[in-house]
Amino acid sequence: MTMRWRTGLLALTLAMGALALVDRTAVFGQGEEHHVTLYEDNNFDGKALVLRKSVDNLEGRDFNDLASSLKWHLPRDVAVVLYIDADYRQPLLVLVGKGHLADLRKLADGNDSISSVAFLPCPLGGNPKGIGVDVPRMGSR
Ligand SMILES: [Ca+2]
Repeated sequence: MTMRWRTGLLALTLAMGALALVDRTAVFGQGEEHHVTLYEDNNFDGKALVLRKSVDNLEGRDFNDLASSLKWHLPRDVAVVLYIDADYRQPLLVLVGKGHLADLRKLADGNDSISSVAFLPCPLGGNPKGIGVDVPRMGSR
């Protein structure tokens, strides 16, 4: 193994390590049915946005502070966290398994407030790392 090759390999290993630290990539397998869908109006009406990976600012998807209802279907080892602010700040709700919420007005600060969405690895029965137990959790799995 030449020195240059070894240096390249080390750089690649470090790069992969750095990627692993920011683990908000979609953690889905093949299941194309997995998604979180946000709706502009309650009762799953109006404009819809289907998400299959994290979005740090829904502004870029023309959906900032708009969602009023949602549906989701997630793999067993994934949770989705909805945040009131962009860049994954102010967690509002943790979604697991499968479910739907017809009216976000039922949730304090929930309506027309979601600005970022994170797909995170999640142990069964627990919350994703960094998300407190005070954040409400919905869905069956
Ligand atoms: Ca917001």
